Amino acid sequence: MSYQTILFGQRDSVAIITLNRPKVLNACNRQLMEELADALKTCERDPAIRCVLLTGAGRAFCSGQDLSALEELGGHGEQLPVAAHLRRLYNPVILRMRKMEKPILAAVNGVAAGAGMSLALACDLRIAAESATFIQSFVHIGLVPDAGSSYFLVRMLGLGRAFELAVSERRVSAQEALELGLVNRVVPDDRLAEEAMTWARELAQGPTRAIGLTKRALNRALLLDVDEMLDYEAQLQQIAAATADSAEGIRAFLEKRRPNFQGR
Ligand code: T3D
Repeated sequence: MSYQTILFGQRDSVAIITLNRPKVLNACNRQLMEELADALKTCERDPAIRCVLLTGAGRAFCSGQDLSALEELGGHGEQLPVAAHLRRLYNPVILRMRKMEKPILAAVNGVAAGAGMSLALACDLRIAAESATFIQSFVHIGLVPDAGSSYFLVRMLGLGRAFELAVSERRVSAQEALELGLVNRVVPDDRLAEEAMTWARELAQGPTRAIGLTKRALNRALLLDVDEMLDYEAQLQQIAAATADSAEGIRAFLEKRRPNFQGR
């Protein structure tokens, strides 16, 4: 598939997906969501890709649903088939991101608004430029958080802070997002691309299967109680211990050298 609304490239074992509709701050229309879904599928299936870096072109990360493209949906007002639209275009992307057993790093280069903020939150890790901002824009237009924002916010912030953010018109700065735990790192604007790539490369050189299984464990830990979770950890460890990377990690430790993980 050739893409018009995203850029898709690969450097070393890192896939770089750039949302690329800068004139509308990378707002999501149908084509962008379909292309993003397709690129994520490739990332999932290609064993040579061991980390995904998601970013935006121009001055924004993503401004959420393209509000000038709602006619693509057909209907208006009560007839607007929003639920079907979310289920068909957004929900599969968010689920694919959470279920992909490879790390996904968001390099948030500017504003992340509405479903654009949901996309950033659905990544495993976030590095933000100092000037980046986060807005739950849904409420500004009389909508509720979607594309996973309510799920992620309440888990990352707790009920009170999630509610405050979801119903406020406030832009959260990158620094505040760091303090709240919404992002992992903040870097000067002119360092973002390089710092993000360095981090993505480090992740891509890790034991990809173990990292993927860790993602599976943490996803499940949000739902299970402690005895079920202990059992689930044991199952996952059985899988991880059988990987070539685990054997290499143990060998490297005993030989007092750095491991050379292959992602197998
Ligand atoms: O039906 C469904 O699918 C429901 C799903 C909903 C999911 C959602 O994401 S709902 C939330 C949708 N997003 C928003 O409401 C955000 C709208 N944008 C803004 O509030 C502001 O643009 C920002 C706060 C993000 C940035 O503000 P600022 O001042 O830096 O930029 P700007 O001047 O507002 O925007 C620059 C251009 O991008 C401008 O176009 P122009 O005037 O230069 O021709 C603006 O209209 C356009 N733009 C920005 N966001 C969107 C957009 N065009 C369409 N859709 C957008 N979301």
